[in-house]
Formats: sequence, C-alpha cells, structure tokens
Amino acid sequence: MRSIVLVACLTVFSSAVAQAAPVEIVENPSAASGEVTNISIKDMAYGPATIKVKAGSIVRWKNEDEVAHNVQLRGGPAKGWDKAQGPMLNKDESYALKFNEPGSYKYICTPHSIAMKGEVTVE
Ligand SMILES: [Cu+2]
Repeated sequence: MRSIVLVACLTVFSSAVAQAAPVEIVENPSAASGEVTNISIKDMAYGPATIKVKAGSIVRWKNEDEVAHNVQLRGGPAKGWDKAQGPMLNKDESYALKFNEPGSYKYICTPHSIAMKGEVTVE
C-alpha cells in the first residue's frame, strides 16, 4: 500500500518538476499571497526554527533584530542552487522562498551559523 502511494506521489511530482525549480525566491516578500508560513528572526534565532509545509507554499522570514541576518539553504533539494545564500536582512526586512520540491531544507544564518540554524520540511 505504501509503495502504491509513493509511486502515485512520484508521478504527480515529476510532472510538476518539469516546470518548477525545487525552490525559488519570491520577488516581493511583503506582498506574498497564497499559503504563507511566517518565521521571525529574533534574539539570534529563527522562530520557529523547525517547520513543516506543503509543497508549493511560501515561507517568509522577517528580521526583528537590530543585527542583520540571512537565510542560507544547505543541502537537500537546494543543493547546488546558485542562490542558496540569501541577502543580509536589516531590521524589519523580509525574505521569502517558495518551496516546490518535497524534502528537508536545512538552513543557517551565514555569519551566525553556529547559533542560528533552521529546517523547513516540505511534504
Ligand atoms: Cu544571523
């Protein structure tokens, strides 16, 4: 039963992949519509640091710290993506990504990688 579901998912999934990249930058994060999950960046941490979303949905980060932070995807379906390292965000700036491909997207803040880690699981 499980393998039947898996095959069905893969079939749907491979037809979607033909058009869409695994992950893409949302051009106007503050105006993003559709299914959006918000993550705050505060006190040197992503909140929540771990989330689960459906394929095709948008995740939006907003920096609420005085210190600049970013989002840099590492590994998973984003491996090798040339835009994996997001721009530094000043206070009140946002950044949003649309996750098209299921998988585990681990990320860090580039300058604070030891303290700041997160993960987006796309189902
Ligand atoms: Cu940071």
